[in-house]
Amino acid sequence: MKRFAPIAAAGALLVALAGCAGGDAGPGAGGDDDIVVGFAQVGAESGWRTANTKSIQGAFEEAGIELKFSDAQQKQENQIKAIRSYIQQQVDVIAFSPVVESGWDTVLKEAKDAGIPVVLTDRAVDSKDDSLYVSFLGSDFIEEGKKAGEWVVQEFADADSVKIVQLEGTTGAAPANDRAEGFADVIGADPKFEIVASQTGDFTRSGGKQVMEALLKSNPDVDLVYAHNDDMGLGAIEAIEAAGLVPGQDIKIVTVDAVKDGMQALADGKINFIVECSPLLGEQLVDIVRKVVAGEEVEKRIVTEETTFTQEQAVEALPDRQY
Ligand code: GZL
Repeated sequence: MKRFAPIAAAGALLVALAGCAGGDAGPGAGGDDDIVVGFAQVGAESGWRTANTKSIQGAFEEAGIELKFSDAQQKQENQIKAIRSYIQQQVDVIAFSPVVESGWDTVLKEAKDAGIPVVLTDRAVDSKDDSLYVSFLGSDFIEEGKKAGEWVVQEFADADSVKIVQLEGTTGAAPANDRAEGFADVIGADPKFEIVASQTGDFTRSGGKQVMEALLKSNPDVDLVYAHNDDMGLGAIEAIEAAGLVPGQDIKIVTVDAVKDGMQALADGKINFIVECSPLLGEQLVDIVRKVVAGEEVEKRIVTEETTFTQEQAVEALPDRQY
């Protein structure tokens, strides 16, 4: 249902109460086709993001709910502008994936003051005031980092020393912060594991390639690359091959996401292990929006189900991968 300016709303309410025919029936009278949602997406930086956008747009189209959509090109100021525009348009619900964790309190307070509920998808914010959003829907990134670390500990059980290059996601982003934290928690228990270099590739394939080219020059004896997403891992593969080395053998690679291109590289033996991070959040977001608009309770934190893949499992899973 489209929201009215206060005066108009009072008028519409009077009309509804008087039972007069014609005009808008006022808030609460419509079904799904009256709901309007504003979604501020991070950008289109990776295969994961493309799949996430497809999932969200497809689910809202299927549900017959109007979705206003913006692509911030990975800039926080663009997401803030988009959220302010949705507030101006008085949408029923705002949803977004915060490109970084900090700097959201002001605009989220503006949405709260306008009476517009906000749903966080995919990435979290570090605000102390959790009344600024109704729910978070996404992955446990610390757990993802731990799963990557556990595979490394097992894979290098017989090694005396393991030199690691870490390709970080976007600086300040929840998945970058938390995947680094979870990974460090696990490998930090054994001093044989050494992160010799750690640098952001901004979750992009080109970023991963550029950083890996530079880090290979300064760390020619690296044993393992831990990339915070498949796209940076795929970029690292290009750099490793350009240096005349064999990815997956001379330098092992562990990544996060499990998008189709990453799973293909895993099946081909160029990546050694992938921790899944599901982008398919669209249907769950539609469900949350319907509950919020209907005034029903929604869980504060809804964590998505995810698994991991070895090279053998990737060969099995590839034919059925949705993204
Ligand atoms: C994780 C998501 C990350 C992906 C990257 O939920 O925010 O952003 O891991 C994407 O591929 O760019």
